[in-house]
Amino acid sequence: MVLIGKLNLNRKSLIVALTGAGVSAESGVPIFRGRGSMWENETARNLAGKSGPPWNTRGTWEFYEWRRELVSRCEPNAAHLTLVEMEDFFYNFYLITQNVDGLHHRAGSRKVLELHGNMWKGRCPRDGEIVDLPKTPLETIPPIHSCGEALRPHVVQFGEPLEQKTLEAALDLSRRAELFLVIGTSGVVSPARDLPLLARKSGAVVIEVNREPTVLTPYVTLSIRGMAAEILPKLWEDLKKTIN
Ligand code: BV8
Repeated sequence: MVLIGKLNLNRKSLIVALTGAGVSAESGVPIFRGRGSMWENETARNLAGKSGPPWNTRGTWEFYEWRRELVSRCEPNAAHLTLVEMEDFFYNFYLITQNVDGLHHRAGSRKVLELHGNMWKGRCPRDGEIVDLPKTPLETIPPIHSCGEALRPHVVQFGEPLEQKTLEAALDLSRRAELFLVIGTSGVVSPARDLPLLARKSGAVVIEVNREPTVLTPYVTLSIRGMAAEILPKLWEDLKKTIN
């Protein structure tokens, strides 16, 4: 690809990757929108229908336990692993994810900003303490915090603000990125969807990897059509050849 050849990257370049549900699709984790989405599954639809504010009820946890159990049977795929390789290679590589499945951490990524939280953690609505909940099934549903209050999933729901420091860090990285990769996201959820647009406006080369065009496609530098687990390793091989 001509564009890749023109990138003037080195190991100190600031590289940012934003991922969505599509990066986990080939691991068997259902996406949110379009074909193969979670909503094609009747159980998910029924359980999601019982989930809702105040987000620390039995109904919410039955929905998230269904997802946690499903994800516990999934393994990181070649796309997750390629992002770990890139983090190991570049001194300044950062991963920003919308996913709450924890697969980037399981793959070995360390510098990860989780915009929407993580389903393997709970948060106390009373005192805000965050608790690791690594095992599924949970001993009790809902899980109870040491203060006696039922925990909620440490996940950002629609209409809730993202953690301020996480969002500010993501915005700062997007402003300073030289190369910004957008992998497996439909680009419909804000403020995540604004990050690649900010990166492009700030002068980054923005490369999208998606099996289909998205609302972001017209605004990126290059949109590569295909499955992340197949495209990303190849893209990384091409990038490596250009690095001095
Ligand atoms: C906030 C919960 C402010 C966690 C999630 C009207 C207009 C515009 C905006 C709004 C509006 N009304 C409300 C808003 C704001 C709202 C929003 O953006 N709504 C959208 C839907 C219109 N945003 C919010 O509410 C956010 N908060 O703005 O707060 C605020 C400030 C102060 C005070 C109060 C409030 C909160 C957003 C977080 C929402 N939480 N989920 C969970 O249970 O998971 S969002 C949900 O969508 C997931 O987290 C998911 O990560 C996220 C984004 O989806 P994608 O990851 O992109 O997944 P999707 O299925 O859509 O797409 C998959 C893509 O992969 C597709 O493109 C597909 O083609 C591709 N693909 C599939 N397979 C592959 C592949 N690509 C490559 N390879 C493959 N193999």
